[in-house]
Amino acid sequence: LSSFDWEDPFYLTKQLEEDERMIAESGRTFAQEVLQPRVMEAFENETVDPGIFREMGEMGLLGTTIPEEYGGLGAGYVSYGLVAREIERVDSGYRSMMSVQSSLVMYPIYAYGTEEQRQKYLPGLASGELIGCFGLTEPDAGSDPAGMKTRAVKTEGGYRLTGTKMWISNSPIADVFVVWAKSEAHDGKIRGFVLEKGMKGLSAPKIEKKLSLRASVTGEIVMEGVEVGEDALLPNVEGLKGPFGCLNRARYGIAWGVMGSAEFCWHAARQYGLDRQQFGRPLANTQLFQKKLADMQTEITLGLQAALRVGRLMDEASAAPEMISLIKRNNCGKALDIARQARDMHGGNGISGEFHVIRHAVNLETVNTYEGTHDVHALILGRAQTGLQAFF
Ligand code: TGC
Ligand code: FAD
Repeated sequence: LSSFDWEDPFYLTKQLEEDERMIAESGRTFAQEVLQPRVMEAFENETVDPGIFREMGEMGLLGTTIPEEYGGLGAGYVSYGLVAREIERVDSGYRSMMSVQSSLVMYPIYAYGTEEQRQKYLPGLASGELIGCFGLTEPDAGSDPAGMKTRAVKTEGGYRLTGTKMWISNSPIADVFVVWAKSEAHDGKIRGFVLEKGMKGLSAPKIEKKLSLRASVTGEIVMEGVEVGEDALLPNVEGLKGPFGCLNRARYGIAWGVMGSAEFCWHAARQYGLDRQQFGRPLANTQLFQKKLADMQTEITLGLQAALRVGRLMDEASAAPEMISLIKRNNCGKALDIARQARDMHGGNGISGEFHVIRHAVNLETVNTYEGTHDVHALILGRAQTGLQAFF
């Protein structure tokens, strides 16, 4: 029998291809050297440096799965997941910036757009010169996006869009807005449109007072009769499967990302327990502490293995959306539990930003909610196994 590697119990690294290992390694170097040193200041002051997009772009971390001819890396979904894991090891907000740009903005333009739209936007989004956002959620339509009120009305040369999107990552600093609206000219079906900063009637006010995901900026998208040409329509998809096609990819990336965050918390708790003495011995020398570490190790090992399995199926184009719901739900819920436990295991120090675990815990509250809440994914899985729709 082989030896046991406590940090990598099932030898995940050995299951990766050489190019995947290299992408993960450069993601880790970037995240640790460029992002980690500035995360506390960004989180504390709730400031986002838009230059991070350019730095991510230079490292090839935007549009990992988009073909090279459009500025992407042309890599697979396992590589994309590994990048998400490394970035979220630092902060879920930074991973959010990356995954919105890659899966929710570049992917729909690539998959549903015209060749002109691809040429116009993808290289700038890949380099980080352009920042993108994705507007699906509205004040009165969150878990139920089919209830959206945003409307596109046909005009002589294109469309006029009216409506408000809520809780939109990156929107206050975005140049490119992928928004979803019910289009009267298409029998009221949901269609995607690409809007640009500066268009008349378009604004993106920041949502203030967020106590979670503070290193990533969130805003509204307000469209007051925004006039766009025919060329703003994403022509190759209609219905909810348009935004869901993007969400499948982002949710999958989140399943990897949150495991990075959980790994950070697990390693931090282990080290803290080895360093901190109470009752004349290290905390890590107590049964309760070790049980908690064992639970963390187990959930992370299983969660990563599941994400890898789904990633391999995505690379073969044979993953089902329910598989993604399963790992998004499981890995987010488990990561949140792990972060809360790690916070507890740090005692009073656990609430200090210096030890980072509380930051991960409050971030994961958002990640457990966005891209389909923990319970919404349970309902998706419940429907898949009973055939019964329990949303309403
Ligand atoms: P339902 O009847 O289930 O489906 C309607 C149509 O959509 C298709 N579809 C999918 N297609 C591809 N992939 C999927 N995962 C799909 N899920 C559904 C479906 O086949 C059908 O197509 P068609 O052609 O028959 O019309 O729709 P429903 O209205 O009953 O939906 C229910 C529910 C709850 C499953 C769904 O609406 C849902 O998942 N709600 C959660 C909403 C959500 O995830 N919002 C995310 C907003 S974006 C975000 O949070 C970004 S944060 C990013 C960051 O900062 O990192
Ligand atoms: P609701 O749908 O009102 O849900 C509230 C509660 O009710 C939840 O616990 C939910 O599980 C439960 N619930 C809902 N329906 C049911 C049901 N049928 N049965 C049982 N329980 C139910 N959206 C975007 O479009 N783009 C973005 O970039 C984006 N970024 C975000 C960034 C942040 C920081 C946050 C917080 C959110 C972001 N979102 C974004 C929105 C996010 O996707 C929604 O918040 C999420 O889908 C939940 O919608 P809601 O907030 O309206 O909650």
